[in-house]
Amino acid sequence: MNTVWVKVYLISIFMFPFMVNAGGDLTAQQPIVKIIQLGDKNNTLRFYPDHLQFETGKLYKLVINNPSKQKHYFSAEDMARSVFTRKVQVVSSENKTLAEVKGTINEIEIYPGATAEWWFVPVKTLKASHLHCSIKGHTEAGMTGKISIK
Ligand SMILES: [Cu+2]
Repeated sequence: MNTVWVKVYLISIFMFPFMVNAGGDLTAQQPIVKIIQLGDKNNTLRFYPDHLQFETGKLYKLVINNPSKQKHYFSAEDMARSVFTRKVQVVSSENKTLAEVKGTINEIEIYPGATAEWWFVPVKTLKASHLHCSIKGHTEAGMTGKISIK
């Protein structure tokens, strides 16, 4: 065997196992934690941060927290269509899980002081999904953001 074929042989030995094992249960990975805050203690109508970025094929735990004194929505229709949802967990202030919701999620409403965790795997790229709070007047006041998936 000449050296070129030896190289090709060695590359295929090392690459092949990765190629056949590319799939599997993508929802069973260790989640990457991202946090977004809906408003703040002074009732400012903003998302903190107002830009979230994800990557396809990775499991995320998006912690959505509302520290303000009013209700807010996390609405991002394009994003909802580009991810596979594993679950949404409602957690108490002591970080205890109170409920787990399974199935497709389009929008989450978070009550004052509450937190929900959205576990999902992005399956489709997305340039800039329009994130907003759908409570009357909040989008207009600046409660908007951007979500991208690469
Ligand atoms: Cu709002």
